[in-house]
Amino acid sequence: MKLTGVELRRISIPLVAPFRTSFGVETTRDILLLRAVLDGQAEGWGECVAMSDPLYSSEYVDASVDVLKRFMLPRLFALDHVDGAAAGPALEPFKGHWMSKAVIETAVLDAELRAAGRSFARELGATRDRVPCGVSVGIHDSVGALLESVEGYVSAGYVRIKLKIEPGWDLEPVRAVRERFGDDLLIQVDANTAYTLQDARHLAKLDEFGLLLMEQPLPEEDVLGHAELARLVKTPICLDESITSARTAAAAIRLGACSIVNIKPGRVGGYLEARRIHDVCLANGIAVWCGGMLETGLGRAANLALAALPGFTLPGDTSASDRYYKTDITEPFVLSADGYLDVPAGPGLGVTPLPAELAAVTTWTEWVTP
Ligand code: NPQ
Ligand code: MG
Repeated sequence: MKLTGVELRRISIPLVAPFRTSFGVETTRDILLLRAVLDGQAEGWGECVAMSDPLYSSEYVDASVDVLKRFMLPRLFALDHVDGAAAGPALEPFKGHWMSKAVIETAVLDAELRAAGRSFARELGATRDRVPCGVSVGIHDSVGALLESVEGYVSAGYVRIKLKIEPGWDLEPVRAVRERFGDDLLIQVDANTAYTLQDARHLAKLDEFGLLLMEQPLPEEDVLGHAELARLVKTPICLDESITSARTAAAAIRLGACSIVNIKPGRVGGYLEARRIHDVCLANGIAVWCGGMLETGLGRAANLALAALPGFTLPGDTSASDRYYKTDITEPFVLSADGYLDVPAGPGLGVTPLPAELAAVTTWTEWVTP
């Protein structure tokens, strides 16, 4: 099949509540969607996880549009045969830009799988048809407000709570949540690179709270620092931002920089590389879980398929649609009372954008052809 056209579409959706992390506050999600057309007929969707600003990583939406239009799409248009497996190798000469590589690979894979009547879950090797879900809870203005938010998520059924932390918002909120909800609640923290190795003794004070893991406390490039830190704290270290490929995952594991990995397909160039990271981790006894980037139902559907693989032994940030959005652009994903989401089983992603909802949030489109 040939790639005969691509629609780039930007949407803007308000979050149900501001989401604050150590790198900033988000109130509206500005998202690039990509619709790939193969042989003028087979159609597939991808959702780019880049943010408007390069705060989580170096990637951002305008850069993604640029690199796709100027470099990646022309390379793929020139191929005689395109499918999900061909996209990654064809784009390999371009350095970085993992989120842009991921969105085009996902859309092409979706088109291919829809045409073949196969699901993402089946293609990736999923072994479950529903997955337990966690939720990521932002930095709040007060401990009282945080406890109220966590209360809501716990009563909704979420099986694991992730607290965003930063210097000045760590021991006190974690202690408060642990005391209020008891020892049985699964709790983990995520610093999004906000600390340095100098903070090791401070971070070790989190050990007493029985956390599942501490996610990315140090800068993205400081893999060695994480290996040092892992010797100074008892809480397991989990890497997010530092892991950009199966190769960097293997190196981090060998260095002893992490005992758990957060896998985000967008951060590593797509679902096929995400599966390779899963395979590397499984072979090394490293637990993995599926991260989240405030995806709409499109990205959420693919994440659920990935999270259903056997090595995903910890609950992910695969929350329900209403965690972030009042109205999703697909049929909403609704959490079961016991905190699970169903893995879509239909062809491809198993969901498509609802035309009216999509139109209502669209801010820009461009149709790109060879
Ligand atoms: C993480 N995600 O694990 C990220 C960080 C993050 C669910 O905690 C807009 C787009 C806002 C992407 C805020 C979760 C975001 C974002 C936070 C990603 O590190
Ligand atoms: Mg993270």
